[in-house]
Amino acid sequence: MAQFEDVILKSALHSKPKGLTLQYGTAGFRTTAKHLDHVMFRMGLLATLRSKRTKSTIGVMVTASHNPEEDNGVKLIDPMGEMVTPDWEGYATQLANAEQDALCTALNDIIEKESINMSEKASVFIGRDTRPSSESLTQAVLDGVSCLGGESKDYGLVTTPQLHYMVRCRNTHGCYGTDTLQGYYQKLSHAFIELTKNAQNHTDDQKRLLLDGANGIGALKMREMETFFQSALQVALFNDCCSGKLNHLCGADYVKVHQRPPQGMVMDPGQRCCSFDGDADRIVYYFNDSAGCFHLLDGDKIATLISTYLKELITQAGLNLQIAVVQTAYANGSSTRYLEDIMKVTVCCTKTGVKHLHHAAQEFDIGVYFEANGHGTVLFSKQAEEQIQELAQNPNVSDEKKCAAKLLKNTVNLINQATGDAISDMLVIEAVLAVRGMTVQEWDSIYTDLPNRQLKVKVSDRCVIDTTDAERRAVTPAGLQDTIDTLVKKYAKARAFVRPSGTEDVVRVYAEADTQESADALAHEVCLAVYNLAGGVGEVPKPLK
Ligand code: G16
Repeated sequence: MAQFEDVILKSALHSKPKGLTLQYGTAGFRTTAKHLDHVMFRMGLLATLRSKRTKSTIGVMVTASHNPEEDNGVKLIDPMGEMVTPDWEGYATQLANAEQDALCTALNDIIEKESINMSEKASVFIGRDTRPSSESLTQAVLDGVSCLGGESKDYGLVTTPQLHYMVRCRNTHGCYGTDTLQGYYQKLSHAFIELTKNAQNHTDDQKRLLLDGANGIGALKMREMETFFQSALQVALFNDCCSGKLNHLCGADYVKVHQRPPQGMVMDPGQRCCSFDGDADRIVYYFNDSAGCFHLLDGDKIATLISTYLKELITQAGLNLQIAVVQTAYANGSSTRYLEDIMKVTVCCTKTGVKHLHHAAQEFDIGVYFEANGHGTVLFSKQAEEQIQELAQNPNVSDEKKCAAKLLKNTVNLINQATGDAISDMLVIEAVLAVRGMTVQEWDSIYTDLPNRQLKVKVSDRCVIDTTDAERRAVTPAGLQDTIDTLVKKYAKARAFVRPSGTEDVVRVYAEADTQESADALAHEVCLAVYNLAGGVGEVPKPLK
């Protein structure tokens, strides 16, 4: 195995703790940072193989996104900026878990199975979030790439979606944009300024937005981007990564799960606010009303706002394009009913994980996908983009159609179609509100969420829970689903499900019902069922106060 000489030498510096096994989960590997050095090195190797196999640039992002600061993780990015395919997720798991002396055999297996020509060139783009552990873990990835003769470009500190964007730009030879941060900022800010030019009565007050940066990379990148907006948007930044701890009592996941504002943000009644998560691929909006009541506008409300806007423009433009919305089991029942019954758009449900939603959204002319946690984007088919472009340039159409086509064209340019992107999503939402002259309160009142609650339960092995029907029903352990069904029947308009998390060592529980008390009670009862039937560890779940 002469070709692996360097691998053998360097892998000794990134050795695997014997017996440690990890799984490529919902969004790559995630665990405590101190267990990840060997995984990073091996993902550098794997990305190089993937690059040789696809003859394209591959991305490696070092981040654990919404997880606590002490964790870290890694995700691989495929040529069009998408998540890596399931086969290669499998290879990633095999390679990460091969014991030290079996590493070269594991590499060889992949090379043979995929018929990889090792003399092909390889190119890998790497980025990282702001976690203290990310810098040295990035070095491990770089070592892996160089061992197999790959070329690497280290972008340093970038948001996850920015790295996805760079990979897509590189592999489309500039057609999608320029693979630099400057290129990203210019493309998005130009589209945003063009769109908001169409907004009437867009006062400074309406341009003002409070942003919670989760003390992460999104805050740093928003600071860099500010100058590009030319006063079209005025962002006041909180949890800006200068002093606070990443994701601690702040960020999109905290706000969504706890249904309360982040710490450290001073909110006037009615003021529009939003939160990014730790690597800026998710966003949620919110405001406090004059009675001090908190209103959350999550991924479902975002999908509704964007799909309504796109549908209106498509009708105005006279284009025949099908719009669909892709959701997961976490989607609030009210949002699904509104989209299907009032908006008359196709709604699909997939398993959790943007990779599943992204795939489903590709089936439509325009696929709007959002998880309730605020992770999502919009995909336009090639044919849809061409029709929009042609109409925007056609001199023989009415002003109304032309105007709609131009708005659509700039919206396409504002959206990061590689993956869900909090910065891009925020700009799309701000533009839609401005163009439609809509307040956050009007947006919120499109439909009323069913009260809901999301909780976690610790069990000794979360793999004992297996699910079906897009994670809406548990197949194992025996008796769990029957118990959930019985509990759900006790409450009006109720629904509940459980699933093992793919990013944290917990089982997630979701419940919704006609009142918050019922949703809380149901969620607690389902937690107890999981604890009792799926091997709960630690304290028995307590009822919510
Ligand atoms: C990741 C995935 C999301 C998923 C979330 C939670 O988000 O990219 O699609 O919804 O994890 O997944 P789970 O419930 O399996 O833990 P992020 O923002 O952490 O990368």
